[in-house]
Amino acid sequence: MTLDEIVQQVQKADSIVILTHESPDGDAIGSSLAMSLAMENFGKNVDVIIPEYPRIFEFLPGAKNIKKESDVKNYDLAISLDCATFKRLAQNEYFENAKTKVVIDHHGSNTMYGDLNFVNPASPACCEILAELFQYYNIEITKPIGTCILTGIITDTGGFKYASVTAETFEFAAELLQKGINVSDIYKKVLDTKTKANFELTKIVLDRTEFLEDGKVTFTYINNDDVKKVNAEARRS
Ligand SMILES: [Mn+2]
Repeated sequence: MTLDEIVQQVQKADSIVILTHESPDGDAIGSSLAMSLAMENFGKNVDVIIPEYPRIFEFLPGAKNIKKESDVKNYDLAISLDCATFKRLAQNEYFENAKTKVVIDHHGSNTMYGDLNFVNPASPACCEILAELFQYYNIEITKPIGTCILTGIITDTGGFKYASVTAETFEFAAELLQKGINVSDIYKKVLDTKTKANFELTKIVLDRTEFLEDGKVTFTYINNDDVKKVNAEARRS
């Protein structure tokens, strides 16, 4: 079974890198940090490489250890999380140059670009797949791991509101609550926190909104220059 093969590769590897998609969201960052914390159970030190990520996720356990790049060029094992294609994978040269490549994801569009691929499109978040995987490996979901996992589930389900949410999602959230993980605090931090840049982008989007065809069609747009502009302004604040 793929899960057994993945754990064999983890045990064999002296150097492991975790990567995720560009413009990472809560599921991408939460998965990466949860996985790196869980790897400590195997006595493995893992590099998480994420070149840029939103500041609202800085509170996550292990976030301060995230690297932008690494001196290691050829890792024994690279694990891609929450990323459907090789092209979308940030810093994908570390993946390409690794001896063994593992892909764990929940996108139905995943191209299975790893040597080992564990993809479950029925799962609402990559973090939920990891929760099942850790249970399979008998890895205890500690408070830090649970915080990362719940962040991914909350952000990828829009706060438990998307149709992808299953009974298991709620059962899992209940288990985490019992462990003392503050669901409402995570919810506020990742869904209700807006940066200045975020507000400015929203303002641009609303300013450009046009109603066409008697209000049946709403049109607006945003481009990379807008994003750059507000990021530059946000950094000054
Ligand atoms: Mn995801």
